[in-house]
Amino acid sequence: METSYSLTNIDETEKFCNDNGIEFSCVRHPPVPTVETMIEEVKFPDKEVVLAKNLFLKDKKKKTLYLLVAKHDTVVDFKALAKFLKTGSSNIRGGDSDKLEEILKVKGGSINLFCILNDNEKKVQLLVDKSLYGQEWLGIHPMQNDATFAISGADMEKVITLSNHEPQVINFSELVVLSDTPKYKQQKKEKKPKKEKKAKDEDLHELGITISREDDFSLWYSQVITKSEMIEYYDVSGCYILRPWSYGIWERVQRFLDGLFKQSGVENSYFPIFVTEKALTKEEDHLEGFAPEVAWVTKSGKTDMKEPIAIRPTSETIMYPAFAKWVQSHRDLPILLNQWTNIVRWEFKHPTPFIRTREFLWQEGHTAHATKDEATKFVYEILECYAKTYEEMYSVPVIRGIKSRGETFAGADFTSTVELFVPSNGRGIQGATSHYLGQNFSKMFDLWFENEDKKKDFAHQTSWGFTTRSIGAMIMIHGDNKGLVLPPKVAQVQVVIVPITNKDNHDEILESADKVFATLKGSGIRVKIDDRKNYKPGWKFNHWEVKGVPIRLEIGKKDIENSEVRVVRRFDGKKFQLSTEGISQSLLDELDKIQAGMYDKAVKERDDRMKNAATWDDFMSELNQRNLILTPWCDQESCEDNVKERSKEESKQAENAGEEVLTGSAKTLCKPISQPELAEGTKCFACDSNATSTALWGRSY
Ligand code: 86X
Repeated sequence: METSYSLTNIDETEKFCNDNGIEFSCVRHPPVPTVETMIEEVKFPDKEVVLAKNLFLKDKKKKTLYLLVAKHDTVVDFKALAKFLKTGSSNIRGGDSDKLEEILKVKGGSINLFCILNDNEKKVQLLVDKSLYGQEWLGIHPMQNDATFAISGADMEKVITLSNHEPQVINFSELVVLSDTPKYKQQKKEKKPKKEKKAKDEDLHELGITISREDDFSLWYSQVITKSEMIEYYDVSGCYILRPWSYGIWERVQRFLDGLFKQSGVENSYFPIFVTEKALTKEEDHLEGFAPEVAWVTKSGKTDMKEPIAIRPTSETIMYPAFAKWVQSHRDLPILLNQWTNIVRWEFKHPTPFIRTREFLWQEGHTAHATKDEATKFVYEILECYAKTYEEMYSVPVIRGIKSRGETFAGADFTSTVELFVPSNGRGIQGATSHYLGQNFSKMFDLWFENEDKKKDFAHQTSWGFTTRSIGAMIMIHGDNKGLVLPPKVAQVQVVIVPITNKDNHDEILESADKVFATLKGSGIRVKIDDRKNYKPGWKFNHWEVKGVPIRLEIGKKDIENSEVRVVRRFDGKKFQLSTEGISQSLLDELDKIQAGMYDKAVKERDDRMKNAATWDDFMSELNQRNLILTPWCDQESCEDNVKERSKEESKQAENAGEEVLTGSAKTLCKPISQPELAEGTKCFACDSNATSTALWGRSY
């Protein structure tokens, strides 16, 4: 006999789990009707839980109903889904709420996998995202969205079995690829490909970005980084593959920054990736709060190691014991070392490619000096290197500043920072930091020397880091609704040549295009010629636009007759003709203009969104309009904590009242180094104290 279920709340769900031997742990939280709020609010203290998004859908033609359960970050493309379900591309829609409540016994914001148990008459088909299989823990609402149960992947399958539904398992990443495949590849499978068909508008659309930055920023971002071939997703959560299109950028930025470091007298070195527990925990204070993020190697093969060793989350505790060995006298100072490495931090916050990943690439610099003065100067010298890299390589403007006490690295006396702004979502991003560590670490690690007066003195230290996050920031700041927009200095390809040919003049045009190609290449321009025969020019234009190539050159019959090429600039769409005479120099100039033009555009967009506020109300109003805000501030940690709380609370209220605001708490990004003068007696915008400086506030990554 088949059992029938009726689950409507957490108690009934709990009973169901207990009756059927399904183990769960439960967290309570505020109601989370959307994926975004779910990711923000649902946290399990002791395990990493994969969250699911749930959609009740209908096929409006076939009158079928579906419950789709997908991993929270799976891109669900309705068109591709329709293809999978073998129905018309616009047939898949959201299901009606009365049916939802009648059959699955749940309301819109609380849909979950347990619902399917209520469908005793099998009116609903179950669709399950393949990515949910093989997960250790899955988070599922127990019929109400103010709680989440973590159940094992195996128990998810058990729930499905008990529901008596045969799930259709969907590999969404393949679905997307399918709709991205150019016509010719699909034709290949046919025995005798007919004459090449012209790509339809629809195909162009599929290849390109299908969502705007304004409509869904994170979906836009994931489309941009995958369709531009920068990132490939990977099956370890929080880890991503850097493809040549992004790794090439890292190589160029690395070369530039490394050159600046060397001008400052810094040398490269390499310290091991592993650290013993004893060394890592020596400096308890700076570790505080970070401990859960440390990844440990505990086994070799099947054997437990005698002592687990950690993978570096940063290298202070690896490098400073060696520094101590190398320094006796003031003549051994300064030590100015850098290393380019990978880093592992097992974060539990929602990962974002480049921006927050569990493994990332960076450089970390560590120095030791005889005097406070020299060390402090060095902190700013490095901060300038970072600012220069953003401004000159990435065409991204920065705000140089000092972190508030609450945002300062625990091991530092002060932390300097370069802060960036993403106009399309209103968030700030920390670009890089340079710390003055004072004598905090040198005292801990016995890093002392005999000074000129033959007295024992502890070294004054600095540390500083710049990571692959910078690539993500650049993508967010320059990218547009057609895809990536790359500044010429970092672009893997600076100029792409697309020959415009037809059957009659194919060879002749290709010959001219090859000549231009050779000329440009000879003058050091990173140029590529797209002479693939199986793609139409329109498809190629689209392809290289998504990939953000700064300049497209079109060479067709007319152009050759006039000894010209057609130039199209990616960042502003400007189109014009250039003579092939002196083409290299013209394009080198053009690339410089684009590099500068992108910077100017980014400065303007940022400055338009940087507002002043002297009162709390003005502050909240600017914040809700996704702006950065400069305020007079008292510089007290408790005041910043209050602002974080209050801004979170009040933006949520604004959202509940139907306003379209960005939610989440605001914090200081920095106290800008260039400070406007404060009038005598100016009050803090948020409390009763006197203001002591101007702070920059915003929501941030
Ligand atoms: C802070 C401080 C500092 C050198 C930099 O910001 C630049 C380059 N290091 C890094 N930090 C940690 O110290 C840390 C420690 C552990 Cl154990 C961890 F798991 C995560 C951490 N994250 C940041």
